[in-house]
Amino acid sequence: MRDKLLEVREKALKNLSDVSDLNQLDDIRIRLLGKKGELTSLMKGMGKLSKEERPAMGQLANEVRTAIEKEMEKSKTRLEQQALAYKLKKEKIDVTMPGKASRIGHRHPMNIVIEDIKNIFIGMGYEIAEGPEVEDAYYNFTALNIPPGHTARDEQDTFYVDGEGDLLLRTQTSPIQVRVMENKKPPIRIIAPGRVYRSDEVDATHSPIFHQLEGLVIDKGITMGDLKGALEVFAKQLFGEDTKVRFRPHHFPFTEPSAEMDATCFGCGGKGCRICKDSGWIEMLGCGMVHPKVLEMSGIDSSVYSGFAFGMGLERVAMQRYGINDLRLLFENDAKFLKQF
Ligand code: 2U9
Repeated sequence: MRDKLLEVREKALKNLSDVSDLNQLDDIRIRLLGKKGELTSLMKGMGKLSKEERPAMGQLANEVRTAIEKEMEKSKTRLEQQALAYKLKKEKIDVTMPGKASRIGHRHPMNIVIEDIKNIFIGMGYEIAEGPEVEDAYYNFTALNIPPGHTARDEQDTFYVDGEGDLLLRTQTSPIQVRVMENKKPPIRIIAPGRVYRSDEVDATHSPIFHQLEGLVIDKGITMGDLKGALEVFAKQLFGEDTKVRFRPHHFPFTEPSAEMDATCFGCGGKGCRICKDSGWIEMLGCGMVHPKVLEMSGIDSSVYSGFAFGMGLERVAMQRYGINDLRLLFENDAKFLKQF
């Protein structure tokens, strides 16, 4: 028994010093100390020894077991350290390698146009006003001198949100100005940019959603001369100092007198080209002196105050500026198209 125990110890210690991976180590553990392992079997055979022999053999068996276990622990630590060192070497990261550049996006052409125009008016002392896109029919129509039954309500058909015809998606940004007039005493000098809606079929020049920018100036003694001066400065800043403007009579229910303003074409300077369809002029905006009835309805005394207003469709400005021939391109968000701006 003694010889066998010593032999098991010697063999085990030799095997353990040669072991080269954790699986092998586990095999050795099972072979020696498992249920049917060599040392376990020897210890089970202790019962057959004489009473005198048993204590000494028992002690030796325990010493052998402890020695083997200690050696196993040492081998395990050595193998784990080796495995970690290998992993660290293999998974080393080269922090000096160049990274993948992330693509940086940019503003949508509509936002470029909106911001440019806003900045021009901010430079002239205008404030920016905002309002709800779901509006009361009163603010969208009635307060702008378009009472129920007026033909302009049919021309500006929209999406009604309720069954009564009182709540709708605004067809123009003018209700923003009405709300400002109700809440603020003159002098008023604001621009109101925003999304507006019409019940229109989509094609190259129509969309049920588009953008407008309107302006309103109200003070004592405001005249058509102020309107012409402000809008000429605007045209020159947007298209260049050489730009000239002209006004053609027009009609809007909310302004009187009303006009449309053209600017000399920024493409040819007025000689005629593809952008202006050879006319030398491009249509820029509508404008006029705020109708006294509109002032009165919002609580402004028209015998003391007067004002001018103007409005423009922003998609048209973007299409002219960038030579875009189809309105749908501005809403589809095709990255290949947008990349160009
Ligand atoms: C108030 C009083 C007057 C806003 C104005 C226009 C002329 C105009 C159109 C241009 C193309 C809209 O996008 S479009 O279809 N607008 O021509 N808008 S004057 O007049 C106002 C607004 C608010 C209280």
